Amino acid sequence: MSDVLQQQIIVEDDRTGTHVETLKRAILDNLFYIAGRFPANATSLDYYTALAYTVRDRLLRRWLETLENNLDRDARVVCYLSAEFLMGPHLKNNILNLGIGEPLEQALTELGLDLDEISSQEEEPGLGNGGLGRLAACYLDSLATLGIPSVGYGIRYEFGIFDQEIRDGWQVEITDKWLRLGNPWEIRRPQSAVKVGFAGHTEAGTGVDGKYRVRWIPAVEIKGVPYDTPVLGYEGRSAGNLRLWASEAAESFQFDRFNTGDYQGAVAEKVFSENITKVLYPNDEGIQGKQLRLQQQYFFVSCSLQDMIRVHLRQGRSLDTFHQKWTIQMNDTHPSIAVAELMRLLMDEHGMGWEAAWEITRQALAYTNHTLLPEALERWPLPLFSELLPRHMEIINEINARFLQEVRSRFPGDEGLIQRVSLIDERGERYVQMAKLACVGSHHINGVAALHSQLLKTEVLHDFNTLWPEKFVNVTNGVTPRRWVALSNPDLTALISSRIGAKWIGDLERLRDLEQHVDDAEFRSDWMKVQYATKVRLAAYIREKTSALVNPATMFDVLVKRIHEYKRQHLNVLHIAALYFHLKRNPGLAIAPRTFLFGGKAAPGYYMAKLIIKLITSVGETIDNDPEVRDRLKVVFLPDYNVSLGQRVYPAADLSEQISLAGKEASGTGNMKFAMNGAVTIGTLDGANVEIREEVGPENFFLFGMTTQEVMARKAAGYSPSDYYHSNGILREVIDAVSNGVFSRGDNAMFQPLLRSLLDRDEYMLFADFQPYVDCQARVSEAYLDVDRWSRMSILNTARSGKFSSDRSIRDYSRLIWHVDGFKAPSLAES
Ligand code: NBG
Repeated sequence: MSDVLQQQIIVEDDRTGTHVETLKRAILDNLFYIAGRFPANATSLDYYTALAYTVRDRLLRRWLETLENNLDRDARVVCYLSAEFLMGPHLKNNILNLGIGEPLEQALTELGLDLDEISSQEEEPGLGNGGLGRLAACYLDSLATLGIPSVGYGIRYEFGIFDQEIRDGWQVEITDKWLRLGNPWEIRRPQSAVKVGFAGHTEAGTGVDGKYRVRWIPAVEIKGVPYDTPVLGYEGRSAGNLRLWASEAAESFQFDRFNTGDYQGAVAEKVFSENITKVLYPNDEGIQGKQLRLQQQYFFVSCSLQDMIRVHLRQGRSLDTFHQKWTIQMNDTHPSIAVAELMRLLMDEHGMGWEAAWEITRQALAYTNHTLLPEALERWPLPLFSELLPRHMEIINEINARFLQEVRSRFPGDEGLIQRVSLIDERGERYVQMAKLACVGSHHINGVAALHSQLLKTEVLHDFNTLWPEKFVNVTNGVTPRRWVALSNPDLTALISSRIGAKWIGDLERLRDLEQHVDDAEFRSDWMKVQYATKVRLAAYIREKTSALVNPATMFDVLVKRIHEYKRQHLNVLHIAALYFHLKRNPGLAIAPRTFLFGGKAAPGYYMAKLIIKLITSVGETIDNDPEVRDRLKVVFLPDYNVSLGQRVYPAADLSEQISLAGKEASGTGNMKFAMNGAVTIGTLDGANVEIREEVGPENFFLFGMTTQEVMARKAAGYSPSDYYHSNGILREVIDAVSNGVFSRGDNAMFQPLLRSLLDRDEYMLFADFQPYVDCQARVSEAYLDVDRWSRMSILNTARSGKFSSDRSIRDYSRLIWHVDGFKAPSLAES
């Protein structure tokens, strides 16, 4: 057959073809057969469904082929265990990665449809809180792009992170019913369901082989049903799988109970089972020690490990080689019960002895730590833990006994060390400490930025570093440039590609080539025009959503992330208030007019965080009501910050606020998204800010505040926030104003809890960093007025952000921890 003819046959396949005519036919076909509509009465949602299936059809083959291929090849599979995956909307991302944007837009135009309107119908799957969940999503993108066989294992929460509304300046939470209109991206696989037990008791005895065996007889058994979502890599060369587990009743209705008149009892098990994956816990960096949370963790970990073992055995492999085929990354401590569960499965279910099982477990598992906050280190009250997972309690006790024996023989007489590393906290009420379990059961432990990994070794996990220094490595976080630049910022993407070609999207270090153009005045002016256009678009969006009017000619000074005291959103507010009074006193002052944009959710039970939101909105309102200042300052709180909103915000920012107290933010990833899009950072030496500053150069970064060492020293010397209050007139004026109700219509009680915590303790040392921050902001204002200088800084931030691609992070994990290689099929265009 001639090439031409072959081409035609491919084009005519409605499910895989990518020519305009084929795409048009496919969309109308799916509109009819999937959405069940004629074009005449189809809604945008119907068209969304039709389009989503049209795109899905086009990635299924590559997806299934990669999955098959991975099993056949002797390749190691990376299993990323994470309680959160914050994927963001799929439609446009898949279009981008498939590379069918142009013909598809054309097809839609010819059908009289608009991609933006259609894609706005997609509910974003909010199965995560913030950075940790979004990182997992970026990593799946890079794993797929690099052709590394991978499965993301997690939980299919029926309700994801709540939607946030702002009413009267306060946060209000609304249930996130993301599945109510269906989800075209997932495929349910009931035939791969597994069973998971809870509670009950254990029985020891002798197995058929004459060896000592323990049997766990759970009181309840529930079913885990997997839902798969394809994760296509950039250029469609290969794909990964996101496998999320939903809990269901093993038996949905108990007729025996029903027959005896016990209707409640007949459905009780169903209710218990379905509750497990009902809702995501909305706490970022915080434990609650709730039973349901432990149930969720155990549930998805058990499902995932059973899944790996089943595939392994089905391939005719022996479990002795389990760790050679699977490398399992635990995303924080949430999945750390995997240490005990893998032991249990290998021993109790598959007859392996302790030593062999322990060897395999330790070689299969690795642990990423994501926080230095002591209150975020998970631990479970022992009674709760042993009641829910009696067999795991036994296994953990045995792991602990053997581990402590090893420590004793290496460090004889050091009882302090024994007490500190023990998996069980015995001081008072007893707890199982999950981070320690993860450390003992892993071959590697990593932090998520250089500073954080260092602090893990010297502070939080110091003792474990003494025991096993070789286990500790650093992998600095990264973000995918596909979603965070190419998709979010198409105009900037086009401008960059017009100068240096488009290869940078798959190889971000190439952005360095932009440095050659920084002296080109025309390029700088194009750069600023693109920047301005994104601000105009964001301003229009803000107007539509909040009715606030923001002026795109002002500096966009942006702070978006979860609301937390350590992140110090309120430090930003104190600066705004100071600027406000400064302007009132000096109306002629030549400063750059600014729009301060905030966004982020507060955990529903975190009162102080909610009060910070109220403070932001209150200061905003006061300024709006003041004709003397409102043309020069504007504060807007953007409700419902999520991935989609992030995609609008990062490209439009001039200034990126990364102002956590040094030593508190493990890494940050928003900081990277801003820099890639050309925002300049004002920040402390915390988390990945340190490395961003190193990369972009100190002259292109606004640094302020104490270092981690200074923080520690000042704390040790006895930190007294009130000293700052008494000695700094600007700070005092601001605090007094908040206290006297200047920003709360005279209500002088509202913000007292926040002020008290600052004046009495100031755990995150806002007062110590206040003046340096105000001074640094003045330097920012000055730099911004110099358009030439600012545009250079902006371009250099983008040009030097290559390190922060998640492709680099995944390569680091592959080299340092997983020992895996990528395999890429030809790109879709080539095949
Ligand atoms: C968060 C850190 C961030 C970091 C992300 C991803 C938790 C427990 N940790 O600094 O606070 O960027 O993890 O690593 O959510």
